[in-house]
Amino acid sequence: MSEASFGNPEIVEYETDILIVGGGMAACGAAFEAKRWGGDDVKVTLVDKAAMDRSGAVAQGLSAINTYLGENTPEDYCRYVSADLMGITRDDLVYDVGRHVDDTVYLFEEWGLPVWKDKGSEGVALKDGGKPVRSGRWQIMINGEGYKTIVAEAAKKALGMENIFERVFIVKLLLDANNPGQIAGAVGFSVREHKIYVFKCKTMMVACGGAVNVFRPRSTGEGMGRVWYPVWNAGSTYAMAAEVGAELTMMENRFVPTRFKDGYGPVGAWFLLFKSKAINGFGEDYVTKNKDLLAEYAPYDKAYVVPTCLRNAAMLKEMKEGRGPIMMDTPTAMKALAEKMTPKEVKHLEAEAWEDFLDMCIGQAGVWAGLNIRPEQSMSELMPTEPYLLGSHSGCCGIWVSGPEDFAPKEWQWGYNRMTTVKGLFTAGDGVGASGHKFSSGSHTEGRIAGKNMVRYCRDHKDFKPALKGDLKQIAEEIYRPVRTYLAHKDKTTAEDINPNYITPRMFQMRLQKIMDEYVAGVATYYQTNAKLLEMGLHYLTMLKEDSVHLRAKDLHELLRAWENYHRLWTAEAHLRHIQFREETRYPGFYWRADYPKLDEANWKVFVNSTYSPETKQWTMKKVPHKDLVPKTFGAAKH
Ligand code: SFD
Ligand code: AMP
Repeated sequence: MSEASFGNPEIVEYETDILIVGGGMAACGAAFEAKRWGGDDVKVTLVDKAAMDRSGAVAQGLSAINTYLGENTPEDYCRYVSADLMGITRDDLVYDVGRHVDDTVYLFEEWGLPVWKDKGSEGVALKDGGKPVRSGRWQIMINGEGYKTIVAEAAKKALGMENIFERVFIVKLLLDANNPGQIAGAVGFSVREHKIYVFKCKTMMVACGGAVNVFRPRSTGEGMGRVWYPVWNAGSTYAMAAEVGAELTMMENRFVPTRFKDGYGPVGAWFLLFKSKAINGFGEDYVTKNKDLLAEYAPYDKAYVVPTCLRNAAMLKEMKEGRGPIMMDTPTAMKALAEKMTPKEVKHLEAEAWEDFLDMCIGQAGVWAGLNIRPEQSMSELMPTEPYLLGSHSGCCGIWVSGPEDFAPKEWQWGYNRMTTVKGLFTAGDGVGASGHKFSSGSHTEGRIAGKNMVRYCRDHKDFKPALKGDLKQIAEEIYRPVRTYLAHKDKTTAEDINPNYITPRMFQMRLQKIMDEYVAGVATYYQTNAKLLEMGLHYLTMLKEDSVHLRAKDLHELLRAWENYHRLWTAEAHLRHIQFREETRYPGFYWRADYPKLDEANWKVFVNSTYSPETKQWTMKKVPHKDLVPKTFGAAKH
């Protein structure tokens, strides 16, 4: 492409009623449901930075649907989510997902997703009473390599490809010029053509997934780029919403998954379906061994679930005290299962062990093959990974949203279900805070809930004519600034990547990751931090933000990387500020405030919410009272 066209992108303007930003599980749910309720009189448009068939977290596929209630009640589900997330979740939002999620799974099955069935109910659909193979109380097994293509197909059919923009990265959301605090549009650029897209809308959903690669990953050198959650989700959801003033909640929360070392293979199927045990280097079951440590922290009876963070805490204690490595004892588990099986069934079991990863985390199968690991013969090492920021898996950071009318208390609803505090701006999936454990099915469900409410919003605001705040030419210039910086300075060096006039997106990312790793409780410090470290970390992040205007982009790929890293930086700042504000250790095993090493139920059984003001450019932090809407019968722990 010529330098002239690189430097002069075409500006394409587009108007719609509902704009869905993102094309993942939540976005696909929103598209499907909005069209269902909106029909032909509401125009629905979707923009995804990638191609919907394989975009987002489910790109590679999944082996399990982690939220299917079946015989459980939504109240049970609230208790489980609350217990796993140390007692601070929004029961109204969790309940709402719980009561609708099975319907979503029925749809997946209807659209062609193969769900494993128990003996005796083969061929019977779930909605007709078919019994799924449960790996755990909430999880069911699927043949899910094509999961995302199936879900995307339904969304694409609903909207029609003429209403879908793929490979357009949204950089910023735009407020309305006439109505303060109301959403009116978004702006982004094509990652294939020299075009800037400006969308105007009556209402919008931002559902760009969680944030990956904010922290320095454990992978180095040849393994660089290998992480667990999707590398391409860069915190756009949190960053863009925060920038227009949306209130965030629980941004201190993070997820540090325990994964098969180096390949990042998920452990759920091994723990739950294959009933495998993880042991320390001395062969001890470290969770049982550290029962007392766990009791000290658990806010509720552990009978419901040992919270994910506490399982990590037990593992990290072993590692820190020199009793690693932590091993998943796959041979013993497979042997125990095989005892009651025919040789043919044993072969099938071995195939399933591989398929678990071939379906959703092929890199892990690669590691096994490369290291001659046969799970029925050799154990595999486990490792807690670098932190991820997300609101749909075993974490709950995100945006503060209005709850369901029939269940949320007055102070948790201000209009439309899943609308943020910015009028007309909705979110779902990883975007919604304080309600984790939605996973793929719950995220799609939440997208559907938001989609339906966006249609209602649209109808109630029929006469709203969006007028974008800010000068479009100037915004376009800002988006292409990394390109201009590159073109202006590229000839002042003999080595393109070494130039005092600009910073490459890669270097920028490394600097961000190093700061987060060393000051904000990454792997370097065994997930520990304190007030002083955080103060310094914030200073370094502020310096990095200052330098962000010097990011360069030598091509469209780098322009994408530049803005992704900018979103990561915003997400990182929000995360740091929340950890700084919460003066206790709520999630040991995810992170420790070494200066406040205990759980403090008396002072911190509250949500932490933050808002960035686009006018004053200041952050404000506050405590928001917590409420148990579903009784948690277990009572608080003594400590
Ligand atoms: O094994 C922009 N997840 C699991 N869920 C399950 O139900 N079962 C499992 O088995 C799960 N496991 C698992 C899971 C994820 C991953 C990566 C692995 C294993 C390896 C979790 C779910 O996948 C997750 O909860 C949902 O997908 C979350 O949905 P959502 O919609 O919140 O996020 P998304 O699907 O990643 O989609 C994001 C979309 O946004 C786009 N995007 N578009 C425009 N502009 C921008 N600036 C954008 N930034 C991002 C993306 O392209 C994408 O379309 S296991 O570990 O337990
Ligand atoms: P993972 O593969 O770790 O992402 O987990 C998949 C599902 O299994 C999630 O619902 C987890 O909460 C759950 N899970 C994973 N490991 C355990 C465990 N040891 N005990 C209970 N639940 C688990």
